[in-house]
Amino acid sequence: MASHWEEFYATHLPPSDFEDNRMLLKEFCDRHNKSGDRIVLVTSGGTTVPLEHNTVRFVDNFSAGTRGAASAEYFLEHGYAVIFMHRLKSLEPYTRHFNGQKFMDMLELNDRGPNTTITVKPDSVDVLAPILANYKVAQDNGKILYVTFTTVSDYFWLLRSACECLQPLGTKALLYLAAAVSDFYIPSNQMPTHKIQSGAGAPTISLQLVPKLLAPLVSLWVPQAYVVSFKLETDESILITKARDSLNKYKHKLVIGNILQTRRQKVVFVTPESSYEVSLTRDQMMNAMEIEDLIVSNIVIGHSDYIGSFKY
Ligand code: 9Z3
Repeated sequence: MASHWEEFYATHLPPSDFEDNRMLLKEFCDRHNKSGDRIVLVTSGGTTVPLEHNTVRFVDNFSAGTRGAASAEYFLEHGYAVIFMHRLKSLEPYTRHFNGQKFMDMLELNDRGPNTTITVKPDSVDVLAPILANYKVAQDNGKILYVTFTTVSDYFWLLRSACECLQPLGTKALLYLAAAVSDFYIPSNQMPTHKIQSGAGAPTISLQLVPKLLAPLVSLWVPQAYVVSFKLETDESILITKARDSLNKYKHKLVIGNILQTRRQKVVFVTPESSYEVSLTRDQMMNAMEIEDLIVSNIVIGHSDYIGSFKY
């Protein structure tokens, strides 16, 4: 009998841009594998759960993709090549610093006539310059690949494809699964084609459990990779137990637990051997340090030890 995840792929079509993304992923992984680089797959942002095939309405979640976008920058600083697999229109590395009005406020409009010029305000140059410099380095050296998903089904197709391309990297591949993936969805064959009509009264919408992809991912798709997953809870008293359950079940390397309200200040690292908190001090917060800086530094050490343990 086919397993839950196999059934999923057999009954859901890939997204229309799937082949293009597959080729991009393959080229990126082959190139960096040849150069001996480490590659991290960062997943980021929330997934949507459409209620109709011709989608007017969908179920969504809170994630803006801050964690993933910030982490991608820190991985690049540590020399990793980055596959940034993110929800379309969620935050992206580098541009996240200039979201919305922030960008406009950095600019100055000079001479409103035919000779209009736009300049960056002097005090914004200090902010913009280092970010722009890092962006250019990543871009010019082909160190980052952006691929996007929207629905939970798109995410599933893209994740498996990225894993297939990462498999040849063995232990040099790192998976950093920070996307907030829906646990529930409406299977394709149970979804109405057209917009749900209000005339028929309030609909009863029945969601099903999505298959847990960590199972085939760890045991079949990238068995040698260093796999890190995130566990989000709102009740602190169950966080470590849930993280440890996940680790015992899927046998990957690390679960990072976080609580919705405090996720920017602290997380808990749960490994098979131990659990410890990683948090920002008051001083670090005052200096606008980001917790992703600490998270990524810790993971890079763990990944290096892991690669090292295969050398003898
Ligand atoms: C996380 O826990 C991420 O840290 C956040 C980041 C989504 C909280 P933001 O985008 O938030 O920076 O606002 N991601 C994983 C959440 C998740 O759905 N995990 C699944 C679970 O908890 C398993 S992999 O069951």
